Amino acid sequence: MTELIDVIIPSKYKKFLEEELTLVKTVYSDINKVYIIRKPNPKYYISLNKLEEIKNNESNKIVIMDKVKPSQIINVMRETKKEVLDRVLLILEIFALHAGSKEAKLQIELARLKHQLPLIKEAIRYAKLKELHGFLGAGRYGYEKYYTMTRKREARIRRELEELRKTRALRRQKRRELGYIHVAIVGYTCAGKTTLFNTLTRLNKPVGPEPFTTLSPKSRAVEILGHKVIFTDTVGFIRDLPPEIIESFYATLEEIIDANIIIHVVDFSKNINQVIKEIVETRKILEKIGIHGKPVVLALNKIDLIDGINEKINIILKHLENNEVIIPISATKKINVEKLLWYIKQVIAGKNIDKNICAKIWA
Ligand SMILES: Nc1nc2c(ncn2[C@@H]2O[C@H](COP(=O)(O)OP(=O)(O)OP(=O)(O)O)[C@@H](O)[C@H]2O)c(=O)[nH]1
Ligand SMILES: [Mg+2]
Repeated sequence: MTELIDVIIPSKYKKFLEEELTLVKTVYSDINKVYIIRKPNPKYYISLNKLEEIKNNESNKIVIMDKVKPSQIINVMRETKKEVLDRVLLILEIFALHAGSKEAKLQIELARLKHQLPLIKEAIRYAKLKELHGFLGAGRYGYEKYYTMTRKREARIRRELEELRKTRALRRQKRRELGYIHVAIVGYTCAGKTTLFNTLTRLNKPVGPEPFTTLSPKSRAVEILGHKVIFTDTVGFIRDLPPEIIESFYATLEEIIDANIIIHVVDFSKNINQVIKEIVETRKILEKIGIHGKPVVLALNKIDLIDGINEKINIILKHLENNEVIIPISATKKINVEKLLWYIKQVIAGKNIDKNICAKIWA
């Protein structure tokens, strides 16, 4: 069955409309209609007149791009007889599409289970009231059994992840002991992190035009100035990444915590306001995982697509923090990649490259 989707967007995301729709389209290409919700209805989230319209239209699935209460999801399902997804589940679906490693798959499953537990509880509550019987595929006892199974599975995944995490921590410890320099490549999804990682390490890894091509961090060592430098490619960030997803992806982000240098890749070909927004959002996430204050180089990527780059650079210069420098690059056309290496060499040599020095280089 082809899936025709109605997308519900809270008005707080109106200025990010295109971005939110890109996320939806990564999983569902057939969008029926987009509804903007100004004031969520306490019972259905969706306002009553829109709900009535959705109930009678062609769509068979509803994606609500917000944090929605389990009771609201169940109520919309009961009212419209259509499947309902919220923003967290949508992002998890995107993650699942690209999960490569065992760890990434387990983390996604764990996040999904955790997110669904309150929904199952709510379903049990309704089934007890005999109001949901048969609709979601199971009666009360079905849900209760499902709930117990889910809890057990959750515990097992946690144990497996803990083991994988220990192995990874040991590996990192070993690298530290060997005096390796660790460079983490981070940034918004689709910024070009993997492409840059490949260029820097001459390693062929899959890169793709759709978001979230990379899900588990991949590291590669190269030699710079006689030092072993380990580059790590990471999972793409997105704006408003729900906290429960940050937690479940802790192990993949854990690699970044130990980094000596951070390459923050930005798709500089985007509209300047969008670029600034993404820089700010990525910074916030870096702060959240506790790596504030480390040397950061903003790699302004995809300059091969840009005309009038100087004007854009001047705007970015005004937004830099003290530990940040910028280098405009093209990861695909290999423009200025050697300047990135130059920066890394300066940091390795213990030189303090601040934003003013960089501004002079680009003047
Ligand atoms: N024109 C141009 N395209 C680029 C450049 N760098 C990357 N791209 C393209 O941008 C798209 C995304 O690149 P990736 O390297 O997969 O991006 P990513 O940041 O690793 O994305 P995720 O892993 O999904 O977070 C691909 O289609 C690349 O070919 C560049 O310098 N110029
Ligand atoms: Mg990638």
